[in-house]
Amino acid sequence: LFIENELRHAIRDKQFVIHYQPQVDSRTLQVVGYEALIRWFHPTEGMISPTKFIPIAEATGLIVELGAWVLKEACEFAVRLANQNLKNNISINLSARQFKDANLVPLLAKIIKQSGVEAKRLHLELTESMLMGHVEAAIAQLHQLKALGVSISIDDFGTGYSSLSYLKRFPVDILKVDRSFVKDIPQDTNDMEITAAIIAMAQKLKLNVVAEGVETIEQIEFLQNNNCYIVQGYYFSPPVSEHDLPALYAKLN
Ligand code: G
Ligand code: G
Ligand code: MN
Ligand code: NA
Repeated sequence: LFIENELRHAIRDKQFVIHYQPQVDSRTLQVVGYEALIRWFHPTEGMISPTKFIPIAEATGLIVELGAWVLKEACEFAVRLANQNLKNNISINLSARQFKDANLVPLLAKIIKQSGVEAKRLHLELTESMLMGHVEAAIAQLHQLKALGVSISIDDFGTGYSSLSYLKRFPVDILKVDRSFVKDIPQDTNDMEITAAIIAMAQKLKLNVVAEGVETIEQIEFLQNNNCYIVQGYYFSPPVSEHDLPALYAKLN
């Protein structure tokens, strides 16, 4: 209850910021996109991790308001990039409750229109578990979202309850290989085989694939050798504030 009240206050008081983590094409070292990751800077507690407050926001329903704020901020960020001629994709995490919300599609339509963002720049990240509950409803919601022109990513792929036959029925565009599979490459041969299999399957299904949690050059080389070129992780950059992006570009180029 304490944190619920704090969260309500924080939303009113605008204590949140979004950090952006680059997604890099490892062949060209160009930034192709960013994942938007929310941060709570509490006036006395300091930074509070989303792993702590997103579940509470989700349980209390505050995620709907907070999630709407993230969508708006991320779209406005994408427009600022476009104004600098940077055609980057922006990945936005949706929580289960947001995804199920009947207002999500009209809300996103409104934000796209008001911000002026190109809808095709937006990638919405969902997890497998969010799709597996009510499959027909999920498919219908995905079709409505895709009709707005956005793309759909499956986040943390391989960690949830996934069914390959369902995966084919869902109109999704991108698989994000979970960082738990990437982290022990090249020591763990099982993880290497799983990662290679996910990439191969994505190719067969004509899905794009992004590897998460990439921290070493060996991991990047392994991924390249298995035809996965878009990578995200501390090797290139942690999530950073918009203010710190110029320094990141300077480092990459
Ligand atoms: O950036 P970090 O590793 O601290 O993120 C922790 C978790 O919080 C991740 O699972 C991430 O998907 C989630 N998260 C970060 N930002 C958002 C957000 O804006 N909305 C939702 N629903 N989850 C987020
Ligand atoms: O669940 P999701 O994939 O959205 O979570 C993203 C989280 O992973 C963020 O909290 C982000 O800070 C974290 N993260 C991003 N890159 C790396 C990395 O290279 N290593 C580790 N350990 N965590 C990472
Ligand atoms: Mn994510
Ligand atoms: Na993930």
